[in-house]
Amino acid sequence: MVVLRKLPGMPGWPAALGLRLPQKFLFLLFLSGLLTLCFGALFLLPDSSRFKRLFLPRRTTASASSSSSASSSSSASASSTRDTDLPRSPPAAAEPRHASPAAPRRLREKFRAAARMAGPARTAPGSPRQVRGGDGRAEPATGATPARDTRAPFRFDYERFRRSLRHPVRGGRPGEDPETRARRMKIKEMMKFAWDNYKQYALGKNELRPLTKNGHIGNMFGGLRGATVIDALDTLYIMELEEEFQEAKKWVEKSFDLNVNGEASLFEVNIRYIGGLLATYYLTGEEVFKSKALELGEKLLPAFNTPTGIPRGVINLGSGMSWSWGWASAGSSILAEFGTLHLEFLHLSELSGNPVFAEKVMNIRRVLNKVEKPQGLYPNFLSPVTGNWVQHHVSIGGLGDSFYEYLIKSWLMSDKKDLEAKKMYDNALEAIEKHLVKKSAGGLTYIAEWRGGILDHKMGHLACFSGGMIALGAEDAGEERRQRHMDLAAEITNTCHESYARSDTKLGPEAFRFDAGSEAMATRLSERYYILRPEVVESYLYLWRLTHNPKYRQWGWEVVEALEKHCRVEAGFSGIRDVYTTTPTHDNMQQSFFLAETLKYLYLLFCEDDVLSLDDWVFNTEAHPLPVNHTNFKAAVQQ
Ligand code: DMJ
Repeated sequence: MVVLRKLPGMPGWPAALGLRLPQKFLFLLFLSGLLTLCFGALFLLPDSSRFKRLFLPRRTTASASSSSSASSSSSASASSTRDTDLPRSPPAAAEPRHASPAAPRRLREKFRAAARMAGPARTAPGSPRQVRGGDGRAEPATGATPARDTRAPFRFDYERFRRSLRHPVRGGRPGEDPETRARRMKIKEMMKFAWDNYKQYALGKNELRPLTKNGHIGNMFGGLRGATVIDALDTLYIMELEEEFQEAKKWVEKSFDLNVNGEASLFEVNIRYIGGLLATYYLTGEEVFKSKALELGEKLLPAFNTPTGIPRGVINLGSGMSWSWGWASAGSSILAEFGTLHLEFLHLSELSGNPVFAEKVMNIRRVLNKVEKPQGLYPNFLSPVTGNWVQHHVSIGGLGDSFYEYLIKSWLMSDKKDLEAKKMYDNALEAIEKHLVKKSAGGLTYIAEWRGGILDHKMGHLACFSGGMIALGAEDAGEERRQRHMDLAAEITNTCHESYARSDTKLGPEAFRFDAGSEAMATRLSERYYILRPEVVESYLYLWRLTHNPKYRQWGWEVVEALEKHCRVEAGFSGIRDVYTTTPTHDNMQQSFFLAETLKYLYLLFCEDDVLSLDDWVFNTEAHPLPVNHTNFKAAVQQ
């Protein structure tokens, strides 16, 4: 240290103070401690402090989510103009970041052009400091006259996308029989009834309570409101309920507030809000839906700040703090939650020109590919810290379900180019067929759950989506395999139909079992309820579209009749507490997914195949249609 150097002819200044050797040593120790403290304190000063700027080079202070600064112009205006606008880093951010995310080179190249169009990225440490120009664009602060930035902001080419569709969105083939049309109109009337009552009694709340005629907020959406509005938008649009669609759109424009501060489920916000907004943007081209989706997408990014990049399940949308569900084993993340982001996040990157969203989900895939799978199966709980499984519970129903769905749909959405997703799906299904698919004594095929090698002979209502999924995935396989998978899909769908047919209400229970003499029926009181879930009719729709066997329409119509009889109440539709009794036991809740999924799938079942054609669209797990990438996403970037 310069200040302690002994000058020629002068005693060192500790010596000048008359100190002895041990005292000198202690004095020097004290002094160096003091200096370290002073220097360290500089880091605690605010960025604006003159002292700090004097002693430390300027550096980026944003949390990891700031890597998203190359966002679309619309979202940039809301969230990336000032560091202080960015969500604060959650505690997880303090953990060592995982080594560079494994976004494949292809992916990076694909988005490089997009990032250029989106404007310069946030200043990297060591790079020349940047300041904001009057138009919000970054300009170099080198002292020289800044060159005028003539680059166009990123713009998704919506017209080009629309031209790439192979069918009119709401179909164009006339000539169906009058009964089919009448049934479709009946389902449209049910949607109008569900919406009108929600609007009258609960607009702006998350769900309608149709018995007490008020709204329900719940605690899944972190202070966000209007879950039913967002979930209903694309169904209203597809059903040509124009006036109602305009009411919903107006609410989004005027009242949908994203500046909330509450604990949200990353999964639910993604599948309902982001999925609903993205789908409605693609269907209508209305910018408001895109900008809200992108703004909300950015708010979810801090959940990925974990050592592995596997996001935690819960995030505070205001602070960006994230954590795991209290009920999840040892702080783990849930397969069906972190595995159900891929479709929406690719579209967030596509629409914003910002690769960060795609990188996050590609990294999840990389972690999953690395970890060893017991017997080829994917357990439901994974540690976001170590990247290892926490508990060996495997299920194609709750906790696992939509992870498998998103693998096959990633392949379909990529126009069958994402071969990695297809391979993961094929391998997972092979393990499921080998270890979990069983036949009951009465000849019903079902998919059991697996707990550390022991089978639980139970199927949840949620698992009934798998008939449709397996049918979808059977496409493009070799003849033997295609037939085997189509048969399996039909058998599982038949079993799920049996779970409805064997109840007094003709609606299915939350879970049904194949043990102790039971066949496709709930054996526990706690599993007898039906909350307007869509999974069974979802499978009917796919099986109808892929086989045109009229029984699927017939089964769908049975559901319509049962809903009318047992779930329709004075002010909307309600779940029921016991499917095995016809005495009404309503739960007083009209779930938002009833409008997003159940009614949409039923309606489509009675439409021609070109309405939301499977050639052009994949449905996210909340039935929000997202387009198949016919145009090659890269080409959609304005050059
Ligand atoms: C929906 O929110 C989604 O389908 C999700 O994947 C699981 N379940 C509900 C409806 O049952």
